[in-house]
Amino acid sequence: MSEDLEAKFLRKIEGEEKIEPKDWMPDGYCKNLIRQISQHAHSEVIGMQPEGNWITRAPSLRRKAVLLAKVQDEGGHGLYLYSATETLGISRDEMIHALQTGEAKYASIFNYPAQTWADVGAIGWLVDGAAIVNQVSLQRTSYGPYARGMVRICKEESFHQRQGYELMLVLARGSDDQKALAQDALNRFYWPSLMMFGPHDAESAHTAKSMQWKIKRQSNDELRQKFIDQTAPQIDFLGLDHPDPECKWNEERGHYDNGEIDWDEFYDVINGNGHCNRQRIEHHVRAHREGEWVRAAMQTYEARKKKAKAA
Ligand code: FAQ
Repeated sequence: MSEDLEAKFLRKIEGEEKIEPKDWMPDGYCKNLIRQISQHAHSEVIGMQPEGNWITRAPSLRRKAVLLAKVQDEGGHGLYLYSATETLGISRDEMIHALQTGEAKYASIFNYPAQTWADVGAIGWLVDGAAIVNQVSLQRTSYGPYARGMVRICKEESFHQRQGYELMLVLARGSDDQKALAQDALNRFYWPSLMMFGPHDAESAHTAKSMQWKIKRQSNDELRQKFIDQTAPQIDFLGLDHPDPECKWNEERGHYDNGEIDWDEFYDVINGNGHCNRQRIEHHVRAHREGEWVRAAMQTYEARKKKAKAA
């Protein structure tokens, strides 16, 4: 019986059909999806913090409106992704608990501080840029609710990336001080952005199985290479220096070569020892506690509505 179900599931995956919440799926597929999608959701929500820190200090009304909209979008992405994960039988409370106790991860990049206004540009350009490269690929993921969520998220991330690049362009073409700010932000955010794609394929615990089940459509290294290739000419256009002296076009490979990532730093950050790990979680715990009355009010309202309907 279960063999038939598994064979049917694999046929669907093979035939590029989406797996939907009510379909039978192997436990491992479900667990792996819960892990990846919930961590993706946590990244979106924790990712509101570094840029959110600059909303009150944006240099103009236009910049403030743009940044406010972007940070709100990230919160929205978190909500779509939590909803997609809930279809797999886990509750929002369980996911939040896993985040706040360190059982679930979120993208390492958000443990780096946004120290200057140029960092807001670098985050939009590089962090959203890296996120899009990954998410465009995930639009073809095998789980229906995740794939559909990705379509809308990609459209919004695309605006985020452009506003970040435009901000960097203004700084890079501004005064010497502004150009120096842009260069410094690029230097600090370039390598952590490459780390967003995860460990090399050979070191990646989940890639092989996730590719087989078509949860992931491209490997960590393939996606990272795509990002390196698209970013090098963008740095050139800004007139800034590339932070990786080994980044050179390789005619034979048809790709840019690059220097090695500092993997000690990557593992240090994902294991809780980055600049802002503690601060990010403490802030989340505080905000979640302060929002308790909103959740209680919503539940009371829903219960009243149900009661009135039943009467
Ligand atoms: N940070 O076996 P793999 C955004 C963990 S959205 C932290 O290769 P996998 C929008 C990994 O979880 C950014 N942990 O894992 C935005 C696993 O640990 P586990 C988020 C990392 O899943 C912009 C272990 O290492 N995007 O930025 C990282 O096959 C601006 C072994 O790794 C997504 O989540 C890392 N960088 O591949 C918001 C996309 N890399 O779970 C605000 C969806 C690896 O066993 C402002 N996710 N780990 O404890 C994915 O595509 C994949 O999950 C990867 C990792 C590629 C991130």
